[in-house]
Amino acid sequence: MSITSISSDYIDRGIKQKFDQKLIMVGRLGYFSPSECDRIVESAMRLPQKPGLIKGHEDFASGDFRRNRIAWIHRDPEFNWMITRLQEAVELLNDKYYRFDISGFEPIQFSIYDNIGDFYDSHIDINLDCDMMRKISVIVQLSDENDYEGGNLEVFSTDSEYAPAPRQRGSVLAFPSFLVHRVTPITKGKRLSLVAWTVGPNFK
Ligand SMILES: O=C(O)CCC(=O)C(=O)O
Repeated sequence: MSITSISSDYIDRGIKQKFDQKLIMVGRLGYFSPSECDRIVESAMRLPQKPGLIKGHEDFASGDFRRNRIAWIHRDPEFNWMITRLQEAVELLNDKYYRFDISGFEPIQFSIYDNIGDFYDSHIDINLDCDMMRKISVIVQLSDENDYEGGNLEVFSTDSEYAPAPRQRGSVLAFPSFLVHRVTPITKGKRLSLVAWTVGPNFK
C-alpha cells in the first residue's frame, strides 16, 4: 500500500468525524455577548496600533505575508474582566479536550482587518524566540459575521484542506499552536478579533 493511500484512509475518517471530535479546533460559540464584544472593541480601539508583523521576521516587507493592524492588550482594569473570562473558557476547553500542560497566557493581540485584501497567510504560532512554548492559540470573533466578507479564519484540517472556523460573533475558538492556520483576504467590510496564546513547558 502506498503512502498516499494510507493517508487517504486517515483523511476519510477525518471527514466523518464531528467538529469537536477531531480536536483540530474546539470552542464555545457566542461565549461573549454582542454587548460584551462592543465593550471590548470600544476599549481596544483606543490602544496604540501598529502593523502586524511576523515574529522573528520584523524586517519582512509588510503585506507580503500578512497585512493588518494590531494592538496589544495587557492586564489592566479596563480589560481584566474580559481576560479573566477568556482564560476561564480556555482552561475549561483545555481540561476537557487537549489536556496540555499550561502555566500561563501571553498578552492578548487585538487584530484589525479593515482594508480590502488584509490577510494573514498560512503560519503556525510556535516560535523559537518565545520565552515559553505556545500551546493553544485562541481566537475571539469580535465582529458580526455579516459585517465582512472573506476574512475567514481557517485551520489546516485532517481533511487535507483548510477548514473555515465558525464566524459567530463572540465565539471563542481554540486550536493547538502548532497547527497551520491563516486568515483569508477581506473582500468587504471589517473583521476584528482577539488572539491569545496559552504557554507552558515544552512538549515532551
Ligand atoms: O486574527 C485572527 O483571527 C488570527 C490571527 C493569527 O492567526 C495570529 O495572530 O497568529
